[in-house]
Amino acid sequence: MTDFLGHPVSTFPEGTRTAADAAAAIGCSVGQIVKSLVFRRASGAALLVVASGSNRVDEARLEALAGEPVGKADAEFVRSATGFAIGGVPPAGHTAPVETIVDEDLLAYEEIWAAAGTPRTVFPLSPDELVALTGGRVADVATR
Ligand code: 5CA
Repeated sequence: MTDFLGHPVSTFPEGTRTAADAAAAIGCSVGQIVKSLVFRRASGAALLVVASGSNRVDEARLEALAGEPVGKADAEFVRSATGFAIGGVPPAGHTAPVETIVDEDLLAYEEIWAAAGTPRTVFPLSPDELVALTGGRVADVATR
């Protein structure tokens, strides 16, 4: 694949499965990697958090934003909610739209990189483009 959601894709045979792998392959900081993390609302719906690679998502903050308990999704739920397997989940372009929260720390960078659907592909974009692509709500979700 040479293009994902209108962005040119870079392929790294050595792998971009984790944020650390992706940063090493690209030669950028881990903070510039967009982690696309799927959570499951207590009511059953998927909730995607696109977080800076250097952050940990604070589930208490996320629950406050979601208005109900949330838990980390398992691999099967991730696949059914997005159409992609863990390690390659992109921030958008899912089989059906997924409610999304964007980690505000990503807005500090000029350029960020997200998975393009596989554990070997990524694409660069700006934080504004990420917000537009996901239709996400920008919020403070990181543990401090
Ligand atoms: N390709 C890179 C970034 S470009 C990537 O996808 N990184 S990631 O952080 O978004 O995806 C890996 C994440 O998947 C991990 O941070 C972890 O939260 C989650 N994960 C890994 N293994 C499992 C698992 N067995 N069950 C549920 N979630 C998992």
